[in-house]
This record gives sequence, structure tokens and C-alpha cells, in this order.
Amino acid sequence: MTALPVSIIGVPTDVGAGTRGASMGPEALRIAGIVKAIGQFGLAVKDCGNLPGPTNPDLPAVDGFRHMSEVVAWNRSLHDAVYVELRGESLPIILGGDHCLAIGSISAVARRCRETGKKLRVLWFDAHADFNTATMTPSGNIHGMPVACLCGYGPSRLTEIGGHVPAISPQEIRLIGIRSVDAGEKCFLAEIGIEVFDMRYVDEVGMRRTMEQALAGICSETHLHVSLDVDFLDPEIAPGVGTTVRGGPTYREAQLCMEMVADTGRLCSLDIAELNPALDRRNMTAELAVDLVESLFGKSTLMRMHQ
Ligand SMILES: [Mn+2]
Repeated sequence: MTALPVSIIGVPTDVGAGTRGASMGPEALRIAGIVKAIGQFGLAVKDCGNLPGPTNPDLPAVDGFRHMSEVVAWNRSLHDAVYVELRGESLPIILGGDHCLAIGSISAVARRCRETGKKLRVLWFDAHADFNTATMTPSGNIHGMPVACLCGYGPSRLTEIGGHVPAISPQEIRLIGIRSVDAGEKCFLAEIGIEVFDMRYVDEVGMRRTMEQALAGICSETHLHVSLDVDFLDPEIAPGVGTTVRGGPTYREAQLCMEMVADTGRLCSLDIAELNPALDRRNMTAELAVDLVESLFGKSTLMRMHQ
């Protein structure tokens, strides 16, 4: 596979989150050196800058959703930006921003896959399942709903952004690292058949076996999209996020995930979401995220004798 040029798109939004600050994520990732980190692999990198969008009005939920109009505006514009980059044969990297942005990015990826006849596989690395609906979530924060919206469960203004409902089928996504799911969400996930590799599973079988299963069936015609919520990582190594949950993957486990994605050679798009510099310590979480991105693009943290 020839290496695609990379296009970086900043999405400085926190309208989908309960805690403010993820809107500063794109700049923190740039400061941590994301452009240079990708460039070192000989790839062409274009930083498209930040998308414009509405500011955070910090209002309570209306009809079960907070900031619906703002979330719709950001995601429509991100959908269009990602779609343009994919059509131009680039690999988009979306710097978030809260995780609601995955509605826009993945609906664009899915749309492009439908046009080109590619198979889609989404790996969703997260502490949460992000499968809430307006009736199940008390807060109404839309960053807890993107997987549900992408699978067609949610308000039409969000489910229809990519022009096809549902944007993705439940069979196209794997949730990895989950350790905070409420009862209603758990039943719903099982009912529609989403494959979930929770931390209990990772503990029992190990990250290597987990990733082998999450990547099973990927072939040369697969578009692999990674959606990395920074809260996937253990808070001890990644404090800069608004929704930390104890008991996440260690540094080595997280690196192994990324290295195994790199080994497939099929990574075609990436979201980095929920980095919150206001909660970080000396940008360490942004630097870790950049470190993981390097592994996604093939930097091996160990010298291997048998490649
Ligand atoms: Mn998330």
C-alpha cells in the first residue's frame, strides 16, 4: 500500500461535553508536535488548520440534548471537510474536540466507503460505549451518543449527516477498553449486536488477543478508521480528559493496540478526541497521544529481531 498524504483537521469544540476545555485540544496536540511526528515517517502532512464553528453557550439540555444546534453545525462542517480530504486521496486526522465530532468524521468515512465499495471497520477506543440516547442519558451531553447516532439511533439532524441512515452498521464497529457502561446501554448494545471488548475481557485474554479479534476479517479492501477517545487510557498516564475512569490500559497495552493497527497497513482515517488541556499536567496527555499516533504510523517502541 502506498502511503497516503495526511491532512490534519482541527475541531476546537466542547459543545458535546459536560466539562469545558476539549476545545483547546487541537492546539495542545500541535504543540506536542503532531505534525512533525507524522512527517518523520516520510509522509506528506498538510495542516488544514481549525474548522470554524459555534462557541459553547453552556446551556442545559433541551428535550434531552445539550447544544443540539451547535453540535449539528460542527458535525456538518466536519463531515464536509473529511469528505473532501478522503475524495482527494488523503488520510484525514481529526484533532478534537469532544467525541461528538465522530458523528461527522465517521459519517463522511462511511459515505466514501459506500461510493468506493470499500469495507469499513471502525475501532472505537474508549472508556465508555458512547451509546446513549436522549431517553437514557440524564445529562444530554452528545459526546455520550456518537456510536448510537452513527448506528441510526438518535435525532435525524445527527443521524442523517452523511446522507445515509444508518451511517454504519453495528457489524462495522468494535468497542475496545470499555469500563463504564450503564445498564440500559449494556442491554441496547447486546440487542443490536455491537462487539464490545471491555476491560474485563482485556484483563482475561490480554490486549494482543483482544486486538487480534477486533482486527479479524480486515483485508486489502478495508478502510480502517480509528476513533481514539483519550479517556480510553488509564488516568495515571492520561490525566488530561474530563471523563476519566480508573482501570484503563497501561502505556504498553495502548502502544500494542496502535502497533497492531499499524501492522494491518489499512489505517485510512483517525479521530483523536476529548483531550482537555485545562485538566492536563504540562501537556503530558497530549504528548502521550502524539506518541501513540507515532505507533499508529509504524514506529515500533521495541527493536524486533523477528519482523
Ligand atoms: Mn468517547
